[in-house]
Formats: sequence, structure tokens, C-alpha cells
Amino acid sequence: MRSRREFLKFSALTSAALLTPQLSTLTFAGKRKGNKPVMISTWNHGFGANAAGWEILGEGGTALDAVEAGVRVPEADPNERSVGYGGLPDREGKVTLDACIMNHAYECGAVAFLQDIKHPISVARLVMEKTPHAMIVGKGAKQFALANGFKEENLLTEKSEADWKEWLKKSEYKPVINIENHDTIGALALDAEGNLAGACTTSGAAYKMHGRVGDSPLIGAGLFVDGEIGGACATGLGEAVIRTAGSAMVVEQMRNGKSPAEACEIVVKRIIKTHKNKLEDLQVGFLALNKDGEYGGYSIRSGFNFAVVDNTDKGNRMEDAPFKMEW
Ligand code: SD4
Repeated sequence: MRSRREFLKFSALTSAALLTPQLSTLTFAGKRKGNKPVMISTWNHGFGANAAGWEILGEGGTALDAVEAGVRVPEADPNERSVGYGGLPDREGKVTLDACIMNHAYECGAVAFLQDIKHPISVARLVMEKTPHAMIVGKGAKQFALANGFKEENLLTEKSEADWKEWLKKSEYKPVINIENHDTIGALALDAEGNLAGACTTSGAAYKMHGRVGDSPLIGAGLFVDGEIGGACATGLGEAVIRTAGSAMVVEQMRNGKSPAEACEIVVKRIIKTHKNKLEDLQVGFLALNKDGEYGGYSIRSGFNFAVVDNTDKGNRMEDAPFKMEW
């Protein structure tokens, strides 16, 4: 197992190279037990995340290390406009980041409304490992990050600033999910030991109110993991996921015997029912992975896809989630 320091060095060295993985490099050195290890991640950027995660899972590393390393890839990519560096700002032009992480043993950490720090997921992990708390927000989260060696950086790229200035001309707030197929990244993994973990990180809804926090850093909403059952993560309009305690409900459905795909579908349909007067343009999608390595997803509307990597000869690949309605 890697020490944390070695791990951070490893992620820095490999994340760039892993953006376009060769399927032939995705081999598994450990012992295969059932359908594990396996990792699933939301949207097209899940592909690069899975590749980074598989480098760890394939060496017998932990699901926790894998999901953290995985989501750090889009966090660092300025072309991903909804996660980390390069993410679209709020209406005041500030990039504010939300993230959380959870392992198989009900340990979790989260940060919200974090500014100027490129890797909120790694700060969230430190909240989990180094503090008695589950969540730190805003200025306190930034102070905590700086005190632990994270660098202060301007996360607003020229492109995101230009888009924000264009938006300011009309200042019309209409959250639209699915644009250019990259949104919040949620990742779930099951390692060779059979341990589950999940991570979720986002810059949130573009042009949100300053101070708005979505579902992504909220354990139970954007992410939930029960090591005995399974894990789930969400993408889409955070307010709808918060109102319905989305990811926790997906895990409860699995606890009651549903498959991951069925569990996601049941909770998406509940969101449709409870939002019937606010359905226009509403998109929410869930992914779930159970303790046996079975996975699935479901979304309100078409267009939600996810990356899967496991120990089959299919390697790292994209799958489309089933959905209830077209746009
Ligand atoms: C949020 N759930 O802040 C996030 C945004 C998102 O796909 O997931 N977009 O509401």
C-alpha cells in the first residue's frame, strides 16, 4: 500500500499521462475475486478518472485512493468547466468548489464553498483523516487547506471569466445540466479487498448565487457509501437531490434488495414525482455500485453516461444510463 506522500507524488506524475489511457495498459496485477475491482465514474470525464483509479486498483490499492486519484484528473483539467480548476464561477465571478469523500467504514470528509484550492477532494480527504469533523466550509476550509500544504491558486481561467462576463450581460439564471457533457464528477469503486469508497467533486451550478452549496459535498445527497451494502453518487440539479436525500435513498433501496440499476431508477422516479411542477429542464442522474461489484445508473433525461472499468477484457469504457424521458 502506498503512503499518502507517495500517493500524492504518484497522482501528480501520472494524472496527465492517464487522460488518454491505452486499454492495453489496464491490466490487473492482483488476485481476482468476483467482480472486483471495479470503478464507475460520471460523464465522459469519468474515462480519465477511471484510468487513474485503475492504476491504483490494478495494483491492489484501495478504493479510497482510487476514487480520490480519479476525480483529481478532471479537477486539474482547465477544459472541464464544471469541476475544479477552470470551473464556471458563481454570479460574482468566484469559482467556489464543493467535494466529499466516503469510505466503507462510515468515515467521511467534505468541503463546501471552498475557493482558490485546486483539489477540494484531497482537502475533503484530509478533513476525514485529520479532523474530528465531517465537513468544513468557506474560509475555514481554505485556511485548513493552506495549513496542510495546499497552494492558493487562481482557479478562474480566461475562458471561464469570458463566459461569465458574457453571462453578466443578461444575468439570466437558468441552471442547465448536460451541456457539452461534462458536469460534476462522482466516482465509486470496489477494491480487491472488497472495500467500497466514493468521491464527488464539482464547481456546482454555473452562475449560482454566491454562497450556494449544492448536493455534491453533502453526504447522503451527492454521495453515500455503506460498506456492507453499496455506494451511490448523484449528478444534476443539486437542489432536487438535496430535497430527496438522493444517494442515501439509492443505498437504502439496495439494502432492501434492489439491484444498483433498479435502486437508481426508483429514486429518480421519486424525484420526478416530487418535482412534478418543476420538471422543465430538470436533470438528475445517479450511479450505484454494490458490494458484489454490480453497478447501474439511471437519469431523468437522456444524455447521462458514465465510465466503467473492471477486470474484464472490455477495459475502460463508456455506457449510457437508461432514462425516463428525452429532453
Ligand atoms: C450541483 N449537482 O452543484 C451539482 C451540479 C451537477 O451535473 O452535478 N451537475 O448542483
